[in-house]
Amino acid sequence: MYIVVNLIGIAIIAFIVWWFWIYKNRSEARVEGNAIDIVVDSGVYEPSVIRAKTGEELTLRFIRRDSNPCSEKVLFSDLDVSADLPINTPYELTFTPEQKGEFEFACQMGMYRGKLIVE
Ligand SMILES: [Cu+2]
Repeated sequence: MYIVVNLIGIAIIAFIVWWFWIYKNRSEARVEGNAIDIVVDSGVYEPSVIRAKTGEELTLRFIRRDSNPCSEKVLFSDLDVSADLPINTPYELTFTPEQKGEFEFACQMGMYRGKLIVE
């Protein structure tokens, strides 16, 4: 009996690890008209891969549906950009990416992960 309980526990832990750290939601979108909506819910940014253009002002409109405090912050560590996201109120983060490259963004603990590709 204890073995079964342990196996279930291990399976749950494995699932959590997979869901938050290994599985990547590869939804990809290109910014049209300098703004894009990003839904923050259930451990994923949707879309999670965003393509934008160098030197053009960019507005990322984060729509946070997850009340988990983990999803509150979004950090673009390489770009020195961060924001606190309110729940169920779109938050517009506007900046101009000046360099080409791939820039990861994430919540504080790195459970939510996304990538901004500047072309
Ligand atoms: Cu987090």
